[in-house]
Amino acid sequence: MDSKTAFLATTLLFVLVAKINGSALNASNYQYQVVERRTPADPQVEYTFLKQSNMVKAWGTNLTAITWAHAVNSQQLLDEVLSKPGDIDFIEADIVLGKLNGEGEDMPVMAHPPATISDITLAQFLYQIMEFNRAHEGQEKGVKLDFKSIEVFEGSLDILDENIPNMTSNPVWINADILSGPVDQNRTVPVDADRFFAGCMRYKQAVLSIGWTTNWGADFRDGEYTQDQCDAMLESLTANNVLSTGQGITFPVRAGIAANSEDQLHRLVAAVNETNNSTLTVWSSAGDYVDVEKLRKLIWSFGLDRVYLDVPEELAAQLELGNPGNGASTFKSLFSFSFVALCFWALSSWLQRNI
Ligand SMILES: *[C@@H]1O[C@H](CO)[C@@H](O)[C@H](O)[C@H]1NC(C)=O
Ligand SMILES: *[C@@H]1O[C@H](CO)[C@@H](O)[C@H](O)[C@H]1NC(C)=O
Ligand SMILES: *[C@@H]1O[C@H](CO)[C@@H](O)[C@H](O)[C@H]1NC(C)=O
Ligand SMILES: *[C@@H]1O[C@H](CO)[C@@H](O)[C@H](O)[C@H]1NC(C)=O
Ligand SMILES: *[C@@H]1O[C@H](CO)[C@@H](O)[C@H](O)[C@H]1NC(C)=O
Ligand SMILES: *[C@@H]1O[C@H](CO)[C@@H](O)[C@H](O)[C@H]1NC(C)=O
Ligand SMILES: CC(=O)N[C@H]1CO[C@H](CO)[C@@H](O)[C@@H]1O
Repeated sequence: MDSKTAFLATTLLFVLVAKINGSALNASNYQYQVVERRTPADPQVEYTFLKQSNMVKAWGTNLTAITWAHAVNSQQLLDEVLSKPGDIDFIEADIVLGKLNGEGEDMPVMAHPPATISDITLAQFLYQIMEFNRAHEGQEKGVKLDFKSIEVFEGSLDILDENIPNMTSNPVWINADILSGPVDQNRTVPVDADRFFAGCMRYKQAVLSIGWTTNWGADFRDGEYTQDQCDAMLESLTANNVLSTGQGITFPVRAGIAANSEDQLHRLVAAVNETNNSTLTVWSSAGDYVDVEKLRKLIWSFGLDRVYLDVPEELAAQLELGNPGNGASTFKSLFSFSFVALCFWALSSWLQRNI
């Protein structure tokens, strides 16, 4: 075959590969185009960008790049987080009614049930974060307050009244599990939804983080957020007029269960975003079973600009969120490449014989 024909055949090959690989990406249901347009390719650039412009609050970025410190329920853990200004964007912590150092009156303290004793109260916790944020402009840390009962939430309102209006430079999320969730969870009593929303009305700038109690672990495989559970969430939001206020909403979902619930979660988010945009916050406990492939698919199906990721580092690393082509669709691309290469081989053999 002469050089002109060879050149034409090679060009044809490249066009074909580009085309087929492109449509394999599009066909795989991932919102690659959207993500590509909105996020700088280099994670380091993205990170600096987040820091400089306080994009933590903004839309249209790679929300999975936001870093979390989980269960910061002691003075020592808080000290550690606050000693590293650039490392952590968001502090997540739990609040129960309990005793400071085991003494005195019950009050809101930082601890996770079944613990009821802590060495730091909610008031001290918020004050220290506020002081830190005042001294570190551009590196302010967000805070997610996970209230474990309606009693501790209502008992915290005075403290929140004093502090939240002063926390203007960083996002504040108020979290509670307001409904019973998967899998047939019946041991933990959910936080009373109506009373929780009534209290939250006072903090318009706070994001509502509202989820389901869960029953999951290393030995679970099949649980999902059922359609009934998602409908109950929507009903509760509607009944309490939350959707009309335009208040920010995120749904915290447990990674292993969320991975099995793509359709239901899409329906929920779609129903809510008719009036306002909402996000998912995927969280996980150490040791939880998670189908990584399905979780990755879930995250890309919403897009990186709609999913916060508060999971152990090991799981985050396995997710490889650099591009949607990982996992199953890499196989598709590889397959289509091989297919085109085969065609090319057949074509060039044919050309050699006929020219
Ligand atoms: C993929 O789909 C998007 C939007 O539907 C379109 O703009 C783009 O050109 C498509 N890409 C390819 C390679 O087909
Ligand atoms: C909040 O800010 C106001 C006005 O700057 C101040 O008087 C008040 O003490 C602050 N509250 C706390 C808890 O720091
Ligand atoms: C919780 O559910 C399990 C399984 O359905 C059941 O065996 C158990 O009795 C229930 N516990 C309570 C406190 O209702
Ligand atoms: C609402 O959510 C659905 C499901 O995630 C999404 O497809 C749709 O684009 C969203 N609408 C807006 C206006 O963001
Ligand atoms: C939701 O987000 C989309 C994309 O960022 C935006 O175009 C739309 O206006 C938002 N809708 C509401 C109700 O905030
Ligand atoms: C999004 O952020 C994660 C975490 O930093 C990173 O691993 C991933 O590469 C980013 N993805 C894109 C498309 O920027
Ligand atoms: C009117 C409006 O869009 N309100 C809120 C919608 O949700 C986002 C984030 O969840 C908030 O930032 C908006 O203020």
